[in-house]
Parts: sequence; C-alpha cells; structure tokens
Amino acid sequence: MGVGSNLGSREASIRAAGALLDARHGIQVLAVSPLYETEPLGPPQPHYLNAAFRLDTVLTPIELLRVLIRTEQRLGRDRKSTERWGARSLDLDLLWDERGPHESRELRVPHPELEKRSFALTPLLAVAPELQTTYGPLLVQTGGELVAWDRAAQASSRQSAGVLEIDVEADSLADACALTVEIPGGLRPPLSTLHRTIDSSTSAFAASLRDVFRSGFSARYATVSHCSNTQWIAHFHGVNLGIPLDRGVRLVTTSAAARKFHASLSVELTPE
Ligand code: A4P
Ligand code: MG
Repeated sequence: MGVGSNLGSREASIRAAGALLDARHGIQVLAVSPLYETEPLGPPQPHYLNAAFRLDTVLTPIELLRVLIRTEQRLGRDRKSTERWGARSLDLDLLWDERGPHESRELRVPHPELEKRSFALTPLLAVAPELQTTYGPLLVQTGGELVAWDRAAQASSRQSAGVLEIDVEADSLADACALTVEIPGGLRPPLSTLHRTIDSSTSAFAASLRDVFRSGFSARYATVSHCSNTQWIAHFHGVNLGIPLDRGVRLVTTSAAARKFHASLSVELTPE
C-alpha cells in the first residue's frame, strides 16, 4: 500500500494511518518504509511525504480498498476538492497484491500509475524487496531511487547504566509534538495503557514521572502532546506490572541545539 500526504501534519497523518490499519481486525502492518519527501505530480501544490506499508490481510482487495477509503476519511481527508492529482492530507493506494492482479470498476491492482512513479516504486521496493527484479529496472527510468527524508523532528532514547535518556529535536513545536518516543527494552503494548499528563519543567514533572515508575509501570513508549522549553505533557503507554519500583527522575531541558526546539529528559533507573 502506498501512502502520501501533502497537507497538514504529514508525518503524523502517515503514522496515524499505520496505527489505525494495524488496529483493525484482519489487517496487520508488517513493515513501514522510510518516508520520502517528493516533488508534487499534478497541479502546483506543497511537497508530499510518501511511504509504503506492507500489509498482511484476510480481506479481499475490494474490502481492503473500502477500509482505506474510510481510514482516509477518519483522518480528515476532504473529498470535496475534486481536482485531479490535487493536494490531500492523506491518500492511501493499493500498489501491488501478492495474490495477483485485480481489475474492476472500483479498483485496479497493480496501481495503474505505479510504473511511472518513483515516489510509489521506491517505498514499495523498501517493503517488498522481492519485487526488485520486476520493478527495479523501471525505477531507473522514473528518475532513480529516492533518498529517505531527513525529518523535521527527531526523537531518540538511550538506556544505559541505569539511566534512560530521551532527546527531542525539532524544527518546530508542532513537529516535536507529533513524535512518538520509543523506549528500548520496553514491553509490547497494548497489554494495558496508562496515560499520564506531566507538566512543569522541574520538581512537579520529576515527582509525577517518579510516581509513574513507582506504581510498577513499565513504559513502552511515550507520546509528547505538548512541549516547550519549560513544559512537557507526555503520555506514557505501557503495562502496569504492579511491582513498585523506586526510581530517581531528573529532568534536563536545553534550549540551544542544532534545531529550534530541543528538550532532553533523563530518568535515573537506579533504586533510590
Ligand atoms: N482506485 C482504483 N485503483 C485504485 C488503487 N489501486 N488504489 C479508485 C486506490 N484506489 C484505486 O481515488 C479515486 C478512486 O480510484 C478510488 O476511490 C478507487 O475506487 P482517490 O484517492 O479518490 O482520487 P485521487 O487519489 O485524487 O486520484 P488518483 O488518480 O488515484 O490519484 P493518485 O494516483 O492517487 O495520485 N505527487 C507526489 N509527489 N506524491 C503523491 O503521492 N499523489 C497524487 C495522487 C498526485 N501527485 C502526487 C501524489
Ligand atoms: Mg488515491
């Protein structure tokens, strides 16, 4: 499946589409390609972010197409604009199906434009390398393989010597807030979910975070829904093991870095 977005928070829309599809019965997202920033094809409009998902599904191609259309709608795609190849917040297209071609009024698979578009071929080959012999040569004719997008925001987390460190760097607050921070070594959700709102830059934040860990909560990932140099609201998702752990929490915020927005959070995992 190919995904494209050139309106709104492009990366967030693509990630949300992946999460919604994976949460559906009968669909599993097996792989997500890198994201690629691409020149728009069609009338003048903003640049796209394109990607591809590899799906495993028990749905028929038509059933899957209908799910894709509903997913576009749920994520706010406005279908009132009927301009051909016009701007859109989310476009989900079936590119290729292992079960074979499909031809009907509603759906054509492989996607009829696939062979002409490096913004569809590059991500497709990233999640389906077995198609390299079929489509690799066509990629050359469409301008070659694209270079993965250097995103406007980055989050990284490291866990070492009893300290968990989370760094967020972004070009803007909006980009920072669309991020999900993966925590290495965490447990797989969704065994249970805990959402905790944490605010303030100093002691209240640290106390609140310490509380999360003290309740026996093992965080798998954190989403930052609001952030500035002085305030974070983070939601921690994971599982409550019910084993209280006393852990020290330290917060460091840093203002100057390569990007406009930079915040670091340091959690000491050593017992107090
Ligand atoms: N349909 C038929 N085959 C398929 C298929 N394989 N996958 C039908 C999905 N849909 C398929 O699509 C119209 C109808 O096509 C669907 O309801 C389905 O029944 P749509 O999404 O409503 O309309 P659209 O996307 O505006 O039209 P079209 O012609 O499908 O546009 P494309 O091909 O999706 O292109 N530039 C860059 N850089 N990156 C892009 O991703 N995308 C487009 C849209 C234009 N320019 C772009 C990009
Ligand atoms: Mg489409």
